[in-house]
Amino acid sequence: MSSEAVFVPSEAVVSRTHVTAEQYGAQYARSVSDPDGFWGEQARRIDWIKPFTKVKNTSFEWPDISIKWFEDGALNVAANCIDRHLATRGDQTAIIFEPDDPKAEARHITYRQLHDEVCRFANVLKGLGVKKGHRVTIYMPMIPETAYAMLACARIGAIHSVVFGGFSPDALAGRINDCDSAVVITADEGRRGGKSVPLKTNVDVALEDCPGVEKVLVIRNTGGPIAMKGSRDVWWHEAAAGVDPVCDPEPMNAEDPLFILYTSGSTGKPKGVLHTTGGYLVYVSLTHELTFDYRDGEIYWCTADVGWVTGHSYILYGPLANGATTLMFEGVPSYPDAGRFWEVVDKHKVNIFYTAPTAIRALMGAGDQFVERADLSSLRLLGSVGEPINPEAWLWYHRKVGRERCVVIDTWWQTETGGFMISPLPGAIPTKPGSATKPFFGVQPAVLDPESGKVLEGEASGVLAIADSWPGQMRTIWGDHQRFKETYFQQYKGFYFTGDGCRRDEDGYYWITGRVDDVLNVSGHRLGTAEVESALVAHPKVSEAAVVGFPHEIKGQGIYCYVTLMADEPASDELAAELRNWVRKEIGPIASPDCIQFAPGLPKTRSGKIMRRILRKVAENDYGSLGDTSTLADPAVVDDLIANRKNR
Ligand code: 6R9
Repeated sequence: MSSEAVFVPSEAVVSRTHVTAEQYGAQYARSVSDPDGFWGEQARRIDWIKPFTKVKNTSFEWPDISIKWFEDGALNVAANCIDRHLATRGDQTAIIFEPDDPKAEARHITYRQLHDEVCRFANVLKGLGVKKGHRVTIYMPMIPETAYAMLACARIGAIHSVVFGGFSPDALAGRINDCDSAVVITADEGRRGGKSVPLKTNVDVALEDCPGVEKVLVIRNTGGPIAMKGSRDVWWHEAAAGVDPVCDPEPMNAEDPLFILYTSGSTGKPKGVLHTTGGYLVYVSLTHELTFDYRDGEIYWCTADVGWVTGHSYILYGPLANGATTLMFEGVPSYPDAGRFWEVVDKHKVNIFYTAPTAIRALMGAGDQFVERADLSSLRLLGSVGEPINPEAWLWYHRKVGRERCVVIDTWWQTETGGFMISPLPGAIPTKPGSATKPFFGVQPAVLDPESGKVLEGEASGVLAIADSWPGQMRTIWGDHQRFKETYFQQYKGFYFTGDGCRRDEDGYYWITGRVDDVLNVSGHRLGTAEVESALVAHPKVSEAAVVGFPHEIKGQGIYCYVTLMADEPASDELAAELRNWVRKEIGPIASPDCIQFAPGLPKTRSGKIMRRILRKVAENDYGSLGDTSTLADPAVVDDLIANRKNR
């Protein structure tokens, strides 16, 4: 082992682990040499209505990209997450709901109650005309009804598309239209950090541009005032009154779609990442159990929003498939103060806690008194996800939250991968602060030279690609298989390209360095620079815009916008503020620019391509390495950019 800080699993961790170091080595080797044998066995952890006879049928060979797992099997995800637990743990809590308001009462929903709620929800959806294969858009706060809605779709074979409640009406409309949802599920309002989020009102605005939507199912959450539109809008509590709490699960083929989740790419509009039924469920269930070393009876809390993939895989599907107790938190880490997370941990005796580096850094910045006043003795394992975790934050998490007693695992994965790809297994893999460590079973990472695409062996830096398929992999982009192939498989033939840079050290540990494409990661949220640019140029006073990321202490990355105005349009601080609000309105608060610099011109090559490398350097205040600017159409542009750089 190298000389940097290494944390070796303690006796206590090793004695309870699902996978020891020796087992990891042997099982990993088998998972890649005999994927059919390995995954064929693992897949028996879930219930199949019709057993599969084939396991892996996948090709990364350009241009014949095709991914199928367990392709002749049939199952139902909701039945696996609910029904099969009823005999043994019907009265166990499936979901603990902790509301935004710390004085409001928490709710405990047992597996049996979950069954009834989901069945009722499923029957209401059927009543609205939803059938197998239909798309249903869910625009909801973090309340149990959101879980019911997702599981109800899975139960009847409808494909859900959850849109994060922080997205604007415009962003919502684009996602509804892209997958032709005829039904939208929402709530009157959400509640976060003591403030209301006008979900239904946003839906009303979005639907002005969504002619295909026939029904809106509205959950009464805060009771705030909203408008209900004649025959289109239906109150959930009215539709559900007297509805049968029994609904047979629909048998689904393993490769039938389970959900669509929109995520940002380096170009164009967000992509509808499609996940299917069998492989996804096997993968999230196995990764949840082994990576968190989950044991029956433990309380598990993932702080993500269900609007992101982390919420799908590791609040809902993975934990429930394993019969776990999963905590859903409606609020934010800073409300009523920076001690909220730790109060919730103590209140519900949470054993496993999973959050994002941006939250850890923000809480670290708020001062140690908040975490020190908590007990936290229930905690056993701490996880991190969403962006690279800097060693300082890792160590603070370990010392202050974990009291040097808890394992810290940094899990690298993506919306596209469905579940964990590179992460420690607590009892098997010693950790190093800042490294996601080693691949999960069946995952074959490769470090490639970015230019030549050559596979680099041993200690190396380059771009991260994956050499073969794993069951949780996305299958396509909704409605655009060509874009799927081009985005992930064209640049480096024979590999799935992740878009991330990485280093592999002398111990074979992976250190993810962040995106190498034009995707920003702001507080763990993915955002395409192209999306922010197109929002900016939609403003009547803007002629051109280029957006880059810069290192930000709390958010990981901040958003720096260079804006060229229409001729004769004067620049002003008021206009900068107006543009900032404009972007928030177009996309949502997560896309709020940190800096707007007005620039008479942008650095372009003679062929008209914007040189983002230079814009990034200026935003980073790093002029020593601007590189060759002689290929620019007008090199003087750069001097102006530097002279007018905004201090952040
Ligand atoms: C799960 C999720 C994916 C991108 C990914 C990478 C970054 C996520 C990370 C990490 C370093 C980690 N990322 N986890 N980078 N270490 N542990 O976040 O999915 O929203 O699709 O984002 O996030 O850049 O490519 P998603």
